[in-house]
Amino acid sequence: MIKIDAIKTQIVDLPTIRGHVLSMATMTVQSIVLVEVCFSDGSVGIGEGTAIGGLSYGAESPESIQSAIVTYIAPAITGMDGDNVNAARLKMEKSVMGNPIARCAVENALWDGLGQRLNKPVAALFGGAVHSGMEVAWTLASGNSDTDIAEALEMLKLRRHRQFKLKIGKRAVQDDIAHVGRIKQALGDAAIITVDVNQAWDMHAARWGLKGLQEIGVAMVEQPIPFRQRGDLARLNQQYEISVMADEALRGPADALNHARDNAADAFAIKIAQSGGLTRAQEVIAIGQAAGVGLYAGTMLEAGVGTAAALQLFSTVDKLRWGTELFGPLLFKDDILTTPLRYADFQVHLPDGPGCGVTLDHDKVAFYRRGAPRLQPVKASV
Ligand code: MUC
Ligand code: MG
Repeated sequence: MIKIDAIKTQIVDLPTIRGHVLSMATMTVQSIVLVEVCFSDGSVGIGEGTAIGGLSYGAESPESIQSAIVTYIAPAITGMDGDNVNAARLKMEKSVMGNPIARCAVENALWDGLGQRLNKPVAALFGGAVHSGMEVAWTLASGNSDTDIAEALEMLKLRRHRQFKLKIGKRAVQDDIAHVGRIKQALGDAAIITVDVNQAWDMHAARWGLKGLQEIGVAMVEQPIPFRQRGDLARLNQQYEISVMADEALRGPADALNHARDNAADAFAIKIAQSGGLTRAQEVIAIGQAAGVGLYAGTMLEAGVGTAAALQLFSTVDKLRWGTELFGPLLFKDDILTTPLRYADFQVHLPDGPGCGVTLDHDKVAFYRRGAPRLQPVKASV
């Protein structure tokens, strides 16, 4: 039997290419937790656990992800059969409540290791890829309409993105609608525009917000109100033509089932991390498919390792109505993979090779590793 021998973690702080302004935080650095699962035959699987904006997006931070893995997950699964991902995954679920990002990072590494040993991509272990490339959106979140317009025009020219998600919810609703309207007008029919409020509105703001966004031709609005207000989300979803997408509210299959049953969202942003791993994300996908909900491959703004894991799963999904936002690595000033993921022709491409199909550039990882001596320090703040 090939055993799980050890689990190593490190936090890597990657500076962003510009401030990424969300309703709850402005990111200038993304802190990712890299996981290496070492197996008794010498093989190593890699995974990534990444949160957004420290503790401002959800209940996990880079530091808590690392601590959950080192203190609780590693002792629970060390010595288990490395080829039996389900047994290790279920053990993690039993011994660690919550902490879906930490569990996801380790599960990714287990799948990667298994794929390496079998010489098969992780997508093959989930039934096989049906896409080698998937439409990829970009998030416009500089905090300034003119900068966003220039950025979008550049992306269109490069044929990198033609679907743009605008982060709103920080300003007054009318100001946000004016901002979105300016961008929509500047881009015309060349682009699809969606918005993400990241739970910032109350119902009053949301009603006026959805009405205004619908009038200017925005296609979809993501998580306009707090994740607990499923009944209110259902009312908004049923009152307007603009599609409502659930994101923060989807923390696994049970939430997906409740949202589908209540017709609370036309669309699901499915994140492997928020779902608690690839397997649970696949269950969320299945519930969405059965309910006729439009699917979207979401991101926690992971770097290459986490993004590759998501690509492996989403490449097996027949229809992604809203495409993907698996652009995380492009938001950072540097890439920590030996071969960066390929973005071209408005698509992100599934990497070739066994496991998740990516390898770490260890020099880069050492450079950006938290605590490493550097000539130009990376400020670890949100
Ligand atoms: C979110 O809420 O969707 C996805 C893209 C982005 O810019 O932020 C994330 C989080
Ligand atoms: Mg979102």
